[in-house]
Amino acid sequence: MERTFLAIKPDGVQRGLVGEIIRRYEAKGFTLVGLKFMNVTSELAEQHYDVHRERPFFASLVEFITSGPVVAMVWEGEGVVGAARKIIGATNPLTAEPGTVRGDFGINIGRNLIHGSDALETAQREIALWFKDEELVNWQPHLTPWLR
Ligand code: 3AN
Repeated sequence: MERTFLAIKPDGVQRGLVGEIIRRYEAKGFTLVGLKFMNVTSELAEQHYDVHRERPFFASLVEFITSGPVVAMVWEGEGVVGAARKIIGATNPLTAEPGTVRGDFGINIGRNLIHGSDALETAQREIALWFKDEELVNWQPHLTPWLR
């Protein structure tokens, strides 16, 4: 089953939006299989943002995500990688559609509340980077299939 990596960034945590953000993925019907509240080391941040290493804002990305605790999560479900990105909204919160997390709660591109893997391969890389196998819970909700 498809899985994706999501992280509520320090701004989402500090603004008290953890419950609101998690609620949207639960309500949509995806299954939570990994969750931890943690501080991010510079090593982890640099590896996570490795593809942005040459970009001018790389240092500020690392500085921001290490500035306070984050909620790291793995969600599971059919099409979850793409659907999770839709729930997140466009990179720039100012132009993100209302109804998305960034569209509803943000105004600043450097403070855009949540990270979500942008493709299946990225998701696999990020899940392996942030979680050990034994930190992921293999389970299924006891629902009839059409409720998932
Ligand atoms: P997304 O998070 O929507 O996948 P990416 O992968 O293009 O966006 O960028 C990674 C992160 O870099 C974004 N979440 C955002 O915080 C930051 N970022 C992207 N573009 C800019 C920019 N022009 N200035 C500052 N930060 C940026």
